[in-house]
This record gives sequence, C-alpha cells and structure tokens, in this order.
Amino acid sequence: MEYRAFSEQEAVEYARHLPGIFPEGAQLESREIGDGNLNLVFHIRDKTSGKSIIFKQALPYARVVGESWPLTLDRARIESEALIIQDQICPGLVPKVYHYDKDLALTVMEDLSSHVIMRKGLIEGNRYPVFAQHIGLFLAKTLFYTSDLALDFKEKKEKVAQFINPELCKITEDLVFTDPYFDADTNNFNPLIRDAVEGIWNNAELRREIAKLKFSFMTDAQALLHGDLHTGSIMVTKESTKVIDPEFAYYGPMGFDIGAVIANLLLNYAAQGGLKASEQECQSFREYLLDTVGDVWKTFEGEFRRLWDVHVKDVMYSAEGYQDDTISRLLKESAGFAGCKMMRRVIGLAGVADLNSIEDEQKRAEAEKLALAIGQSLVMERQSIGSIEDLLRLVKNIEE
Ligand code: SR1
Ligand code: MG
Repeated sequence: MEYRAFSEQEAVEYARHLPGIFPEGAQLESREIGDGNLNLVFHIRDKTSGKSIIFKQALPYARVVGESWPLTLDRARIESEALIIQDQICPGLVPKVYHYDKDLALTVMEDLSSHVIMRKGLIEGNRYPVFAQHIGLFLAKTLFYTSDLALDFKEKKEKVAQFINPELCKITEDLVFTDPYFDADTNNFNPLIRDAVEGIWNNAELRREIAKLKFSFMTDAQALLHGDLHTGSIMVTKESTKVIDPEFAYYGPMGFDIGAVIANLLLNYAAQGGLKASEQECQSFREYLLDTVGDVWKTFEGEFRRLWDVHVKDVMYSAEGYQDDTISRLLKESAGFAGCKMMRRVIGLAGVADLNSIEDEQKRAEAEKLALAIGQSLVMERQSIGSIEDLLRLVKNIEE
C-alpha cells in the first residue's frame, strides 16, 4: 500500500483487517491523540469489549514545524526494531509491538492508557516509587547488552548499521549541541532571560566543552541508545514504568541516555519554584527528585557492574581497574550530557511543559535561569564529579 497519512476513519479500516486483534464486525472507534513533536498517534478501541491498541504513524515531516521540515519515514522502522530489542532485553518495560508496516511507516502497539506521561505526572506533583529502580535497570541492561561488552564483534557492527539514523541524529546535533549556543533562528526562549542566554552565547569555554560532548555524540558508537529518553518518553503508574518512542535510537555514547533521564528530573527540580504553592512543598518535592536521580544512578551502576562481572567474555575488558574507570567516566559524561539537555530545553526549539506551564512570567524566568545554571555547571564541572553524591551536591549548591 502506498504511503498516506491516515485519517481516524482510515485507521479504523486498517485495524479491522489486522489478523488476531479484533473480532470480525467489531465496533471500532478511533481518536488521533498525538501531542508530540513528530508523529500521528491513533487510539483504536473496540466499543463492545473495551480492547484497545495504538497506531503510531510517522509523518514525512516534523509535526511541530510542518511540511517545511521534511523528515525520513525510516524512523518508524528504527522505532519498531528498537522496541523489539528493548522488549527482549527488558520485558515489561516497553510497549509490545504487534505489527509494523514499512510502506505506511506505521507501528501497531500495546495501548498504555492506564499509564500517564511521566512529565505530566511530575508536574502534577505525583511521586513514582518504582521508577528509579525500573529505569536504572532499563539503562543498565539495554546499554550493556547492546554494547561490545556483551555482543559478538560481528553482531555489534551489524547492529550499528541497522540503526544508522542520520536525520534524527542531525536534529539532536543541531537542537541539543549547536543552536542553543548561538543566536540561532530555531531558538525560542523567554525574553526575560535574555541576559543569561547571552552569557551562554558569549562563554567560549562552555562552547569548547559542548563541542567535546557533541563529538562524542557523533562518534562514540558504544551502545544502542533510546536517543530521546526524556520524561515525555516514559509512561508511569505507581507500580509500572514503560519507555516509549525510541525513534531517535542509534549507536551512541551510553552517557547520553543516562544524562537524558537526569536532565529531565532536574528540569522538573528547577521548575518547582514556579509549580508549588509553598516553599515547604517545593523543598520536599526537590528532595524527592534528587533522591530519584541518586537512585537511578545507583541502580544503573549496581546492575551494570553485575552484568559486567557475569557476562563479559573479552579478556581485555576484565583488566584490573577498567570497569571502575568506565563507571567513573560514564558518570562524568552523563553529567555533561544532562547539562546540554537542560540548556537546550530552555534556550532552543521544543521546550518542556515543566517550565512552560509556569504561568507567572517572573517565576518562570527564575526557574529557567536555575535550569541554565545547573546545566552549565554540570557541563563545566563534570570532571570533578567522582560520585553521584558529588553531582547532587553540585545541583543543591546552585543558588536560585
Ligand atoms: C523537531 S523535534 C524536537 C524534539 O522533539 C523530540 O522529542 C526530540 O527531543 C527533538 O529534539
Ligand atoms: Mg518522542
């Protein structure tokens, strides 16, 4: 079938013909519910049984900008293939893929309507007690098992080729590692923070550090990354965590995914001054967020070390001290990438609701400046971070 962007009705007709999903003659209803930057998302439901599925269809352009920004449909293949690998490695932590249609750039998958987008949940002030454990394990397992630490030399290189994703990587190269550090047309920031933004544009040392991190993003094919692991790509309940949307997946530096999780928890931390009614509520939620960052890292480190001890076959990777060196370097790199990802959400295209939903302009500006200061310091001070406690201390010591 030739590509066309589905209407709600066309999605229903397609769903009707999918083998083994709905009974013949089912009364199906469809709603387009996509609110992300890139794709169409349809919720399709059998009115009789209540059974539902999700259709995710890539558009040939970036939805957030429109047809003037063409974008490859191959991202639907990347996403469905990444989800299948992640499900094999971490069953239960990603939605099940039921069907993929290359021509229509369409993935049919498990409906997660019982979950909420984590960013939304955090903005509403909800806490997720098993999230740190789940995401720490997800990071450790997906990064370990797709790397040279676990894969056969040939299989690893074939996977690198399978996940060559130049157009989506270019978005990150521009929006995370380039545009926010210049007066670029794509930037979109609150005029009240212009002084702070210009301070970043004029900071030559910062730009040099960002260049190092960008080069790492572009060249360090360490593991199959999710590639866009912010809190809008995670759905949660109090008991469950699901990682969605890996269309930016590619082989890159492990710290980029870890940094994405840390950055988005800290963006919410920075936003708290504008989200909470009282100082006490603000402090209490910030403590929860910092504890979560700490627990994510500790879970990641514990599981990654365990997998290394049990599964690494290459004799060189068992060389004394190499595991410790790797963990230490990873923490510094995760901090650096987290810093870039915080600054891009304040200065560049595609901001985050944590900050954008603060109605009081002055309070929003303060929160945005705090996010910039934390981001800057994570990048500039990353080499001094020897433990997760160091990282948390660095964040806490930044004055509003
Ligand atoms: C044009 S896409 C903008 C952003 O949305 C995605 O979630 C990625 O973070 C990307 O940078
Ligand atoms: Mg996404």
